[in-house]
Order: sequence, then C-alpha cells, then structure tokens
Amino acid sequence: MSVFAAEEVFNQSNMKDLQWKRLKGTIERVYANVPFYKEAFKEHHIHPNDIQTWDDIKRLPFTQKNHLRENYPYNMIATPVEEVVRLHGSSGTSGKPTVVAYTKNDIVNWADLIARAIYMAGGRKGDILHNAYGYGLFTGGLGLHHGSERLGCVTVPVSGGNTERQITLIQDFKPRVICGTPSYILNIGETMLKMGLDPTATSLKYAILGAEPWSEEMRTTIEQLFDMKAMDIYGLSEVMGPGVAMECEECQDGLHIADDHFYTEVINPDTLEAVPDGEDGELVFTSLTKEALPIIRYRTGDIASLTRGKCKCGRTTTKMSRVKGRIDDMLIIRGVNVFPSEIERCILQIEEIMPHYQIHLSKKGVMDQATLHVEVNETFFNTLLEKNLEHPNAVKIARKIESALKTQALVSMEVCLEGPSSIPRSEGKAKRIVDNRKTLV
Ligand code: DLL
Repeated sequence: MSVFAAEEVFNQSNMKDLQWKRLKGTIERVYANVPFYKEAFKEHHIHPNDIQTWDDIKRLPFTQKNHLRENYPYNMIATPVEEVVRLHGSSGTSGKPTVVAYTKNDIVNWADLIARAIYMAGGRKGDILHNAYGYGLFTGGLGLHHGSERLGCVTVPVSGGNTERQITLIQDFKPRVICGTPSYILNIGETMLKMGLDPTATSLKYAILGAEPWSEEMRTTIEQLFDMKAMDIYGLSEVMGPGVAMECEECQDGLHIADDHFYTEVINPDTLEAVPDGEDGELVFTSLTKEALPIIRYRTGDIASLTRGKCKCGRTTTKMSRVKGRIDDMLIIRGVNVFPSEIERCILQIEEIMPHYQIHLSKKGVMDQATLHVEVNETFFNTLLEKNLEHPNAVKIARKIESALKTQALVSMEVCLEGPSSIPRSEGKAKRIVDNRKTLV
C-alpha cells in the first residue's frame, strides 16, 4: 500500500503513542547535537529526562525566527552538514535569510506528506498537475513537486510568472490539478479573461492554494472564476515547508495537521500560555521526524485555532482553522485590531470592486493612518464612472466600502478607488501592506 493511502487509514488511537516516541527522540537529539538547544534547555532548567508527561512540554523553550537568523547558516543543524542533501530559505524582510536544511529522509518524509496533501485535495495518480509555486529557495515549488511525483502525478514544473505561457500550458497539457498562491491563480484567471479565454472551460478541477492568508470570499471568487474546487494548504519553511496541514476536498472546512510529523500548540502570544481549542492564538509547532533541522516549539507568528474530533471526511487528525493572518501583519487602526484578510472579506462582497487591494500605511502627525486602495471593475469604470474616478458614483462606492468595513470588520478606514489593472498583480505571495511610515517621518 502506498504511504499516503496507509496514512489515510492510520489508526488515530496509536497516534499519541507515536507522537510521544518521536517527540522524546527529537528532544534528545536536539539536546545532544544542537548547542543552541542545549543552552536554551539549561537556561530553562530542563533536561530531556525531565519530559515525562504531555504537560512537561510547556516547560521547553520556544524557538523563534531570530534564533535561526542568529545561527545562520548551519548552527541549528542537528546532523553533520555532509548528511544534508538540500537547503531552502526564506529571504524575510530584514537582512539575512533563514536557512533550513533537509536530509535524504527529510525529503522522503516531506514528499510523502505532500503526496498525502494532494490526495486529500482530490488529486490522484496519473493526474496532470500544474505547479505554479515558485521554484528556488522558496519551499513551495520543489515541495509540491516532489510530493506530486511521489503520488504519481504527471508533474508540470512551471514555477511562477510568465503568465501567458502558463495559460498556453494549461490549455495544451490539460491539467486536472493546479497549485499556486491564491493571488497568483486569480491573476492567471483574470489574464485568461483579458485574452478572451474562458477559465471555466479549462480542464482544471482542483486547486491547492496557500503560502499567504486568504479568505472564504477569495475561495468563492477563484472557484467561480475557474469552476473548480480550491483547497487550502499550509506550511512554513522553518517547520518543513508546505504540507504541515491540508484541507480535505470533502469538507473544505479547516486543515488536517499531519500529527505524525508535527506536535501542535496554540498559545496566547502575549502571555505565552496555551489557549483552549476553538480559540484563536499563535500556532506553535514541534517537529517529530525531522533529522537535519528538528525544531522545538517554533512560534510561527500565524494566528489560527485548533479543533479535534472526527472530520466529516472520516479523518481524525487535529485540525487548524484557516490562518487569519500573521501577528506582524495585524493592523491597529484607531485602537481596533484587524488583519488584511478581514478587509479582503469585506471588499470581495462588493460587486463593483475587483479582488485586488493594498493597504497603505502612513503617518499623520503622531498618528498612524491606513488607506485602503481597491480596484473598480472594468465595466463599472467604463459605464457608471465614465472612466472618471472623481465621478459622484465613485464617491458612493467608496462610502459603501467604508461602511462595510465599519460594520463587518469594525474599522474606520479611508478608501481610495483605483482604475482597472492599477494594483500590482502577484506572481507569488501578494503584497497586501505598503508601509510608508518610515520613509515619511
Ligand atoms: O509559504 C510554504 C508554503 C508553500 C505553504 C506553498 C503553502 C504552499 P514560507 O515562505 O516560509 O513558507 O512562509 C510561511 O506563509 O508562516 C504563513 O504566514 C504563510 N502561509 C503559508 N501557508 C499559508 C496559508 C511557505 N495556507 C508563512 N494561509 C507562514 C495563510 C499561509 N498563510
């Protein structure tokens, strides 16, 4: 039996035992092999032998992104560097990248996880899979690639960008599955429309979308645009890459975490205490099988909640909600906390508006100011606005959006309408926030 099918029938009652065995092994290995962890454990007055119950895990130190940066490039690696067969990394916003490493076994496990994820999303052996995640240091492209081959899909490694060529390949190769960021897949669909092509007429049935926050409303937009089902895939390079969690095609309601490879907690990011299931908090992962870069209690900065119990699809893994956003991306507008994805939800309900937006942050005196730039759709622009963004109908729409933001996301924000195609399109992760505060002070 293939590994993904085996995992599909994995007996959950064995899961706790398996997790515990793997967790203990990981803790012992990092203590013995990674000086950073030995130090951190000592600072926390804890030794691997002290971890005797599940509750003891809370005594272990957290790992954060800056720890990886400070140990750049190889000091977090738990194996001899010669046993590493792959490096990936994320560039981040400030300075040095974060490097993550994989042994041969890590790559095999990762491919199995992705194979399982593609299967969960409806992909099957023999399907043609168009992979529009970027190939390179980013984990999206190669991560999906190996899993797709592992499952036995006909894998098309297109990477991101060169959108018209992607469209030709979709038409010629007739893929059943497409993978990419939601913003880029939307961009592909829109470009097809501009070229006079009908995205609903493609062979695509399933999309595996992730690497950036997106909303239910964006799912509906993309599903209708292509007449296909879109499923959410989550992951991060520090913990593995894509495949940490995947939504099932049957329910499209939360993501199944790969419990056999990751131990998940959700904490309050201020108090660092555990939050109960069902409540939002910061996701924290401990890897259970990774050899090259095992990671203990990694604080992801991503906000989501956990649920347990049997999913309607029959699987019994821990489930996580869709990620609301990153703590660093949370805006505080006149005292109200809001994530860009909540703003996205509001604007996607307004028919004159396209699903493209950016939030510009600036400073007015000592106050931070946020302006939402959204694009009007072409028909509305040409007819009711008579190609004039100063038109009284434009003011009406801007007010309508402001009022939706106020009632649904509880924020007061200035809205600035933009003409068709004026907001930059994404070829990977969309840039939702443009922070001009530093340059203006
Ligand atoms: O984005 C890995 C990935 C590739 C996931 C392809 C899914 C598909 P990083 O570049 O390290 O890795 O960025 C990780 O992206 O901490 C989240 O903030 C965000 N992210 C990833 N998946 C989702 C998702 C990849 N489904 C960071 N929803 C994470 C919301 C996501 N945010």
